[in-house]
Amino acid sequence: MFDIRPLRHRIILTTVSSDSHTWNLVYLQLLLEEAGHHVHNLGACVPDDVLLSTVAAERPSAVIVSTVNGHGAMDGARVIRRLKEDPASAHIPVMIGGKLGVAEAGDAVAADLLLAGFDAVFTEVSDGAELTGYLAGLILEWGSPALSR
Ligand code: B12
Repeated sequence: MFDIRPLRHRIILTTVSSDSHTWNLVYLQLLLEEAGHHVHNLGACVPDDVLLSTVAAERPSAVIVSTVNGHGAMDGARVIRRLKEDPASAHIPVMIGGKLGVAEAGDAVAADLLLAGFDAVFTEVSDGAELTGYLAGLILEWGSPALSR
């Protein structure tokens, strides 16, 4: 028998440790759930250790970092290095987006974050469709029903 359930991601949605904004997370959770994905929203001001231990325990198919307070580039670079150094999370695609710096987040910020280890960076000009399109692309790339549950 074919499994006809739609493939969907199990996503951990988080922000960085310094960021107390929440409506960005609410918006993204709704967007991603509407696209059919399962979302665990960790809420505001997530300590690096909590993110690392949750990712190691839940083994999501993607991690999305949303940050708008202007410290995202700095905090994001720190946490992605730890995620990519940890064998439990090194293989999991991690993306970041929002208002990433205090100046206009240009290509330089995005390039730094990609260099630090993010698989994708979405700047202020990105819209939700780019994110859901990217996630759909990962499913096509892997084509693995292990993503759904
Ligand atoms: C509400 C608000 C607050 C509230 C938050 C309440 C809450 N429960 O969330 C309070 C008062 C607590 C607050 C505090 C602060 N805030 Co404030 N806040 C705002 C405000 C007015 C609206 C934010 C919001 O809720 N927007 C609605 C959501 C839905 O939109 P969004 O956050 O922009 O997210 C969208 C996009 O960024 C994008 N997106 C976000 N993440 C991601 C991720 C991906 C992958 C993708 C694809 C897209 C994406 O999609 C979302 C929907 O379109 C903005 C200004 C503004 N008009 O944007 C400032 C703003 C974000 N705050 C700002 C600042 C500086 C602060 C403080 C540092 C102020 C201070 N000195 O104390 C503190 C931060 C404290 C901390 N530890 O983080 C700055 C950030 C500056 C920067 N990045 O350059 C802003 C931009 C105001 C400004 N113009 O200066 N804030």
